[in-house]
Amino acid sequence: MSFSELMKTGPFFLDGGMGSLLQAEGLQPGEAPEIWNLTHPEKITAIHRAYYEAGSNLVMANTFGVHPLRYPPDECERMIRAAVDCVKKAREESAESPGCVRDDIRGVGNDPEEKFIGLDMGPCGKLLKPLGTVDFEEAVGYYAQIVRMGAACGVDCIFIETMNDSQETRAALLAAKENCDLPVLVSNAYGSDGKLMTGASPESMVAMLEGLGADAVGVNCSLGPEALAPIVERYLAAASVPVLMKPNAGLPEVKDGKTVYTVMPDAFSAQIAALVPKGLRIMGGCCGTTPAYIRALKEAVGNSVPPPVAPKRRTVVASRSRTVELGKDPVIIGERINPTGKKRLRQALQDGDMAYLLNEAIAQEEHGAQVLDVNVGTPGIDEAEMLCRAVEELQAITDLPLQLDTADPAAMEKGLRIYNGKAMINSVNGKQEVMDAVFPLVKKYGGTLVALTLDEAGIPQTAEGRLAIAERILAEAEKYGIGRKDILFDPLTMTVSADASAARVTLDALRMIREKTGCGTVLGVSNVSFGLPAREVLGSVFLTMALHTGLSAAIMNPLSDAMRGAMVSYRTLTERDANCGDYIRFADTLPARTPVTASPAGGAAKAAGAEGTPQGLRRAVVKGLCGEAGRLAKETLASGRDGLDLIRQEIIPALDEVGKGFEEKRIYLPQLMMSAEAAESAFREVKARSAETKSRKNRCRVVVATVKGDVHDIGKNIVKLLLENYGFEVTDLGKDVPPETVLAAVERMHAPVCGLSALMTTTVPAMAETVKLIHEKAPWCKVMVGGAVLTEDYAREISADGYGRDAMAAVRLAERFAEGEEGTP
Ligand code: B12
Repeated sequence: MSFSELMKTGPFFLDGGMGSLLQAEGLQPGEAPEIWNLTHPEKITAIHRAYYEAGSNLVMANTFGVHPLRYPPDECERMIRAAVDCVKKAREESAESPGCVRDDIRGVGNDPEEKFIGLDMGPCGKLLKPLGTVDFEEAVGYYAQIVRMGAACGVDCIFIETMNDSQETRAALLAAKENCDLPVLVSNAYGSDGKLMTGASPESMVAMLEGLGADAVGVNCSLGPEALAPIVERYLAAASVPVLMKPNAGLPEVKDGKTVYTVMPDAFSAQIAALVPKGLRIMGGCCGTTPAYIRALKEAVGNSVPPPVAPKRRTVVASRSRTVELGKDPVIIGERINPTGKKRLRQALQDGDMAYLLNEAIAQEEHGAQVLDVNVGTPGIDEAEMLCRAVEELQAITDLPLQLDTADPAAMEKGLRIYNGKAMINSVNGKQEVMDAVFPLVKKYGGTLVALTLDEAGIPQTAEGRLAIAERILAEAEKYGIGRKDILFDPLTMTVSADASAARVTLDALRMIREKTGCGTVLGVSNVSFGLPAREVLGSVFLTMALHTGLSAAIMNPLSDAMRGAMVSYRTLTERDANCGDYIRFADTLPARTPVTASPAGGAAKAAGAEGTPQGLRRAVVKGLCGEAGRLAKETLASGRDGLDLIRQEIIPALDEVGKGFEEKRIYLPQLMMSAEAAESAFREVKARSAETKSRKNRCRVVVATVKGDVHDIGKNIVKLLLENYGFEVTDLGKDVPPETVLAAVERMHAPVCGLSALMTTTVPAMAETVKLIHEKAPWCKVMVGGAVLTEDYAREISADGYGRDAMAAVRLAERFAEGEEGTP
C-alpha cells in the first residue's frame, strides 16, 4: 500500500521516543540530540532500525530540534541530510525483518515494504506575536526552509509535532503545504485541561488544520495514553481526516535524580489499542517509549482495523479557542464593525484608531454576538493592510470567531493567512470572476463561505432564480473540492419599502435553498427596514420570520434590544432555552421600567460601566483594550483623580480578576498578556502625570529589580514610581535580573536600600539567593522584598530586612532604612 492509502486505512504504526534512548547511549543533559546525526550516526541508525524491526511503518528522522532560529541554514541542511541518511540506512538494514512479530498478525501495515521516512518538525522555541517576538510570516519562512531541505532528501511525509501554540502550528503547516507535495501529519501537545498552552481546543484545531489541508491530525507528548484518550475521542468526533496518537509513557517523574516514566508497554498498548475500534488509525509513542512499546502496541492491536474515516457534516467556524457550529441553534453575527453608514467608524479606520474598533468588538461580545463581522473597506486606506491589522488585534482580545468581510481578494488572502482559526468568509457570489478569485483562497486556507445569490445579471427577482444561482455556486465549488458543509447561502435581504414582495421572496428563497441544497443560510437582516421609521420594530419581526423559516445565522446588531430580544425569544419559544434561563438573563439587561435616580457621586453611571468612568478603565484592562485603557486613565487623571488611587482601585483589581481567570483556566496567556499591556498603558499615564506633579526633595539611592527568572514587573514599576514620588533616587535594573547584577549595582552606587520583587513561587528562591549575596558582599545595604506570592514569614525566613505588601509600604521601609533604622521584617 502507498503511504497515503496505508495512513487512511490503518492501523499505521509510528515510532517511539528518541531522546530518552539517546540519553541511555550517553547524550548529556542539555546536549542537542540532532547534533548526534553528525557525531554519532551509527547510534541514531541503530535506534531507527530497532523501531522498524519492532514494526513501525513510519520512522521520523532525528530533525525535531533542527530550526533556523537555532542553527545557521547550512548547518540545518547538513543535520537534516545526515538525519534522513540514518533512517534510510536503518530501513535498508531492516529490510529482511518481518515487520510484525507474530505469525497470527498479518493484517494491514505488516508488509515489510511498508516502511516510510518522516521529516520531523517541532516548535521553534519562541512565541509568535502577539505573545512573543516572532512574526507569523517569519515563522512560515523558517519552516519553509526546513521543509524544502527535507523534501530534497527524499522523505515520504512531513510530521509536525509537539506544537503547543495554534498559530505556530498553522505557520508550520502552511509552510509545508506551500513548499512540497508530501502528505503532512500534524500533532499537538495538550495540557491536562484539554487545551493547548495558548488556549486552543481540539475542535478548533481540527477545524483550522483540516481547512489548511492537513492529511492527518492528532495529539502527542505531554500526557500518557489514558489521559490523552478523551482528547483523541474529541478529535475522532470532529475530524474528517485520519486521527493519530503518540502519547508519553505516562507523566515523567524524577526518581533518584533521574527522569522515569511509569506506564509500562502492556498498559500503554492496551489503552491505545482500545481506541482503534473507535477510529484511531495512526499510533506510536513519545517521551519514555522504546521499541518494546511499539512491539507491544502492534500485538495489542493485532488484526483489528479501524472503521473507515467518516466525513463529518458539521458546519463550523472557529477562533483559536472557540468553535461555533452553524445549522442547529441560530447564531448571532455582530454587524457593527462595518463602516457602511457609520461615520465614526470610518473616521477611526482612516485615523488608524484601533481602540474604537476593538471596543465595538467587546461591546458586541458582551451583548451575545457569537461571531464578529469584520469589514474595514473605507476610502483612503489600504484595505488589505487594515484587514490584516484588524484581524491581528481583534484575535488578541476576543475569542469570538471572525467573519472576514471584503470584496477584495488580496485583502481576503492577507486576512486569512494571519487568522488563527477557521474563518467565516464573506463573500463569494455567482459571478464567474468572483468565484475564480475566492474559491482558490478557501481551498488553500480553509474557511466557511458565505455565498450571495447574485450573478452577472444581478439579483434575481424570484426565489427560484436565487436557488438556481446557489446550485451553480455549489457545482463550481465542488470543482475545487470545497464541500457543502463549508458553504452557507445568503439569499439577500431587500428593502421592503422599495418592493412590497421583497421580504417574501427572500424568505421563500431561504426555505428553498435550505430544503434543496441542505446548506445553512445567513441573512443581513437590517436592510429590510431601510428608509422606514422605527426600523428595529420591522427588523425584529423579519428576523423572527427568517428564523422560523430556518435561518442559521443573522448578521445583526446585538446591541439592539429589539433585535436581540427577537433572537432570544425565538430560542426560548423553540425549546432551545432550558428553564428560560437565557431569556431571563437577557431581560435583566433591559433598561429598568422605573427611572433610577443617579447617586450624587454618579453611582448609576459607574455601575453601568459608562465610558470615562473608572469602571470603564477596569473593564478596559480586563478586556485587554490597550489604547482605551491609556485614554481612560489620562481622562480620569485629568479630572483630578489621584494616580495611586487609580492604580490601587482600578488597575490592580483588574489584574487580579484576570489572574483569577487565568488560574481557573477561563482565560489564556494571550489575554493575560493583552491585559498586562493595557495595565501598562494606563500606568504610563499615571507615571507621566506624577512626573508633572513631583515636588519632593532628593533622598537616598535605591536599587530595584524583579528577580531572576521572573518577568513580572508591573508591581516593581509601581514601587519605583512611588519611591521617586517620595524623592528617592531609584535605579531600576528591570526584570529577570541575576543576583550578581543586583549586587554589582548596589556596590557601584553604594546604595543603602535595595528592593526586590518576585511574583511566582518558582522565582522566590532566586530572591533568597539575591538577599544572601547582598548581605554577604554589601552589608551596608538593606534589602526589602515584595510581590504577590511573598509573605512576611517568608521574608523573615530568607533574612530580608523588610517586607512590604504594597508600594506605600516600600516607601515607608525605604524611609526607615534611609534614616539608619535596622530592618525588622
Ligand atoms: C500581568 C501578569 C503577567 C504578565 C506580566 C507583564 C508584566 N510586565 O509584568 C505576563 C502575561 C507577561 C505574565 C506571564 C506569566 N505569568 Co503572570 N500574571 C500576571 C498577573 C495577572 C498580574 C500581576 C500584576 O502585575 N499584578 C499587579 C501588581 C501591581 O501587583 P504586584 O506585582 O503584586 O505588586 C504589588 C505588591 O506585591 C507590591 N510589590 C511588588 N514588588 C515589590 C517589591 C518590593 C520591594 C515591595 C516592598 C513591594 C512590592 O507592591 C505592588 C503594588 O502594590 C498575575 C495574577 C495576579 N493577580 O497577581 C499573574 C501571575 C503572577 N502569573 C502567573 C504565571 C504562572 C505566569 C506565567 C508562568 C504564565 C505562562 N504559562 O507562561 C508567565 C511567567 C513568565 C515568567 N518567567 O515570569 C501566576 C504565578 C503563579 C505562582 N503562584 O507562581 C499568576 C499568579 C497567575 C495565576 N493565578 O496563575 N503574567
